[in-house]
Amino acid sequence: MQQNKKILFINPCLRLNAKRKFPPVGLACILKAVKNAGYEFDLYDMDADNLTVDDLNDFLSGNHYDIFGVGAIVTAFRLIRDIADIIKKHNSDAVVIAGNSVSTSIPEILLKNTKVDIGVMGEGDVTIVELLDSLIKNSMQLSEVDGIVFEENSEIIHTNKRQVIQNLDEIGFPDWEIFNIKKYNEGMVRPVLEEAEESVVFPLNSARGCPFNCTFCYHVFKGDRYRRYSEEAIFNEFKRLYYEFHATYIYFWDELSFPNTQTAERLVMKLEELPFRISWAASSRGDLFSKNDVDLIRKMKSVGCKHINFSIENASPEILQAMNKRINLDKIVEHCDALHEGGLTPFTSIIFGYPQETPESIKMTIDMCDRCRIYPSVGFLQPLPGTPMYEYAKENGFITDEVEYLLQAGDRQDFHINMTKIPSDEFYNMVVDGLKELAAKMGLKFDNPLKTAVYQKPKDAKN
Ligand code: B12
Ligand code: SF4
Repeated sequence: MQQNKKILFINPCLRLNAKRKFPPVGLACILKAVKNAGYEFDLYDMDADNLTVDDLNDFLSGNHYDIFGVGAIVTAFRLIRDIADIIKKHNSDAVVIAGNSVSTSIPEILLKNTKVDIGVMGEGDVTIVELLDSLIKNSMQLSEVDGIVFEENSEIIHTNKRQVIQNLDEIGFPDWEIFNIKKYNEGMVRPVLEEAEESVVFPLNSARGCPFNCTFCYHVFKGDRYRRYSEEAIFNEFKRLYYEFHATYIYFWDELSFPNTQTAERLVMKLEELPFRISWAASSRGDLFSKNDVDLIRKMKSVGCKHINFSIENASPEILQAMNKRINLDKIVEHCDALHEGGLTPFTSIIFGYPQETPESIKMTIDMCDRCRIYPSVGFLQPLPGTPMYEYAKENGFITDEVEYLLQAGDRQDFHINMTKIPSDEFYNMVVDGLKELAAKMGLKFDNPLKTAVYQKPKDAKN
């Protein structure tokens, strides 16, 4: 295709100097769609190469582009603002497109407070191609491209909602050749520290969205139908990652890999056909397995499953209700016991800091982890745009200036705002002290029990 405009995609770096790198599945899907549509582009991978906005500035001094695409989680709002500033400094006529939740959850704030021109809302695979068709081929008006937001004559225009892709198999999986995947593998996530250093870990996104609606949670597929790739497609992706990229560990990067035990069963049956064994880990709700499922769990283990991620979130029934978690504590315990018995390691995440949090609920939650023999990944409630808790924080004066708040957003392990009635220092120390105690009981040692870098299992774990 004769292309009169040069395109640059930028993968921002959320955690500069991080030891582990994670290849960006969302951007990879976008790049695959753009490549399949016949467009040529360059990729500036700030994450893989550990680059700052100053590096981008230097790069753009010697390289000219007309259209830029960048995507990020909303917590990267500041970075996206800075990237857009640099781009426009070099080319004020450039078109800056942003996707992911920095666009989907705060479209107006993004357009009004940064130099981003067009926001892509929600699923971007089809939208990005139509958008480029509009910008490069003038094949349609911007207003005819579904699923975008832009500003015209100081008015913010939301186009029609983009209908989601019904059959994910049709788009397939990311085209990892576009990335310098070796760089990612050098420091790629090792699910547990004990994993062999030479493990080659790949992400596999096997489902989009989640049918639940927890009050703290935001993802760009919220409100859209939950969709999964077929077992056949996942099976073929296992083969591709194993044969072409020598993957030794596949990490399902889903909100929800198995909505029920039948889906797990079907995948196991398919993976039994593989002529090799490869480790993998997936995610479920905290009440998926019962004591009757131990055989299934053993079968999962026999086809390489190493651990299952889910979220207890909190052990206070009052807080679970405020979260709209729709989960029962007895079921969580049964789920964990079944996993342990079947030989899979349970990993979980916890949120502290709902307004209902008390010293008792903190203790209850840590005791629950102890009972379930899990060292959790802990974070503080960080109200995110598009969630009921964000609205609560605004209504109750915890967030007074949204832009200021978003500019400070980041990791949930850092303490952002305190919406509990416990004084901040006491609250923080209670959590840290509780975690230290839990770690000691499990024979684990951390410099910082909140930032553990990888999941850890008890030192005397059998599996
Ligand atoms: C991998 C991951 C990470 C990785 C990101 C690595 C990377 N380079 O991608 C890491 C570990 C760094 C991470 C960190 C955090 N994460 Co995270 N993460 C995920 C996870 C598990 C998978 C993301 C993914 O690949 N999705 C699959 C793809 C297909 O979906 P997608 O990324 O949304 O992409 C689509 C669209 O967004 C859009 N799009 C994406 N990029 C682009 C780019 C362009 C140009 C365009 C046009 C469109 C576009 O099109 C894509 C295809 O349709 C998701 C859960 C999930 N299943 O999505 C959570 C998730 C994205 N994370 C979340 C959160 C809360 C966090 C943290 C804040 C948690 C924490 N520990 O503090 C931090 C952020 C830290 C920070 N400093 O900012 C939330 C998002 C919250 C929000 N409001 O957006 C999610 C949804 C989990 C959840 N339900 O809570 N995360
Ligand atoms: S927290 Fe988990 S179960 Fe709840 S809406 Fe988000 S992804 Fe779904």
